[in-house]
Amino acid sequence: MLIKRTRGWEIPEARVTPEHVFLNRRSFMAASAGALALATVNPARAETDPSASLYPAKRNPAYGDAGRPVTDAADNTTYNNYYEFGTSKQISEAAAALPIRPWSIVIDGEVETPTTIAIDDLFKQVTFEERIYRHRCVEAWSMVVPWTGFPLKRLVEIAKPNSNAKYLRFETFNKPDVAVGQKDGLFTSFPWPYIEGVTMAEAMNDLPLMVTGAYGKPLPNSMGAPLRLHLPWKYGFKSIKGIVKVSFVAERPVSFWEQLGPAEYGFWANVNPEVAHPRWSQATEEVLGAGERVPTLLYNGYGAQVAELYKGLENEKLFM
Ligand SMILES: Nc1nc2c(c(=O)[nH]1)N[C@H]1C(S)=C(S)[C@@H](COP(=O)(O)O)O[C@H]1N2
Ligand SMILES: [Mo]
Repeated sequence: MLIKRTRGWEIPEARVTPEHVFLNRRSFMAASAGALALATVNPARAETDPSASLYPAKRNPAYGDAGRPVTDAADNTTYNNYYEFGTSKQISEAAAALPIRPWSIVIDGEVETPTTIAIDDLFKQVTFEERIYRHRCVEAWSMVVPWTGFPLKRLVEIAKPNSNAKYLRFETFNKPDVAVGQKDGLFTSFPWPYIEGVTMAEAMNDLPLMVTGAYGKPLPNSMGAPLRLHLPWKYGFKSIKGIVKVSFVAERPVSFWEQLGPAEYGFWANVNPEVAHPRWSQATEEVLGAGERVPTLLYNGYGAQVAELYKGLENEKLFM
């Protein structure tokens, strides 16, 4: 993520132009023994995961083709944005230290009965499916991932919100003992924990996926295990990882990035090639692993499913 050098939280690794954002993930793999070691460690962990028998899930034919080749799994699990584990893209080894069992999810706020549910008990109440989605980071790179998970609207059904619930607010763990990025020191000015939010109407759309796995296996820690969100028509920072809490609230939540840089990162963050980030164009994107730039599409190409959500909201900053 890129933030402006006007306050103390500017990061040294920030790459300011899209050209510099693109990194060839294969050359990182070759250059980093750690990354190579992890590529062999992750499948082993996937086999001992208590949810391993739920994979592979049946592919949902409505989302069986993203119109572009799927990004290499080895690339995807070792090139990430996960600031809890540092500001570089190479956080997969650090993220492997996060214990992902026991893990429970708090469901609270404007719901029938606030509850805390163990992740494997939640998994028993849902049906996993596979969907291939495009992912567009605000930094102007993109990838294609075969996610496994269940629709967010199924979680809403389980939570039983009341009529005061207007937004969902998602929260990531805060564990400075294991997450190096959350330790006192360099990044104390970051407003941990990571927060994201969507409207109830967005949550009830068919696209938002609560993600539990990728590439036919439980998620590696680097990609947000054991539970993350994926919103394919929004910039990647909305797709929060490592979720521990889902609150149904009346007020619009202020997200982690919105709090850090409200002039650059807003609540809606819908992909739009014609609305530039204040410091770079969003017209094109680097397709990771493919070595090419392609034009970026309005709503990341998912307008047919989501454009109607924004009718009547034209005065909002829908595209940042
Ligand atoms: N908790 C948390 N979630 C997060 C982030 C983060 O730093 N912390 N980064 C976001 C950003 S900017 C992107 S592009 C995606 C990256 O997902 P990936 O690493 O699986 O590709 O995760 C998003 N979710
Ligand atoms: Mo991102």
